[in-house]
Amino acid sequence: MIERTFVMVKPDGVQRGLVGEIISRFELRGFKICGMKMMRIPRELGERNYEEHKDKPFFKPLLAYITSGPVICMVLEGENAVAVVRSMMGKTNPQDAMPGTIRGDLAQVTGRNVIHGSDSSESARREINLFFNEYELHEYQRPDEGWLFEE
Ligand code: DAT
Ligand code: MG
Repeated sequence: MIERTFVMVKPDGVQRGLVGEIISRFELRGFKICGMKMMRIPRELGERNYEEHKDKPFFKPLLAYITSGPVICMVLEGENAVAVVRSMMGKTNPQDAMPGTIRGDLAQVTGRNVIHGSDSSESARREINLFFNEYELHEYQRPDEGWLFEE
């Protein structure tokens, strides 16, 4: 099933110059970039994005981290995109993330784990609508689609 998911390169990923490396992995895997922008997340948007964690002890440092500098937001489309992007990201704690995953290759600690990705189709829908309006999302064909998918 072709679906869309929301992905964000967090402030540490931007500051460390990892944006190209991370986007490249998704492009090479065959994901289609349907939307992309750089922004500094306002506090309120950060709170809404992570509202599931608002009672956790790490909520305050998480919010400070995510609003500490610009991020790159993306909507990616592909077969089973939510689960596949999560598998490419690796475990939340980079020390548990497998080599070959983004966190397993590029990060050290949970509080600086370089990337966010939606964890279910419901969160994907919610997060895409939170970060993008309809004019920022695009439909187009990749010329390699005939070879990425069976007909
Ligand atoms: P993920 O980002 O893998 O979806 P999550 O949604 O459980 O993980 O948590 C969101 C972010 O919050 C995570 O990327 C880093 C931070 N975080 C999660 N668990 C934490 C913990 N136990 N201590 C510190 N920060 C944590
Ligand atoms: Mg999450």
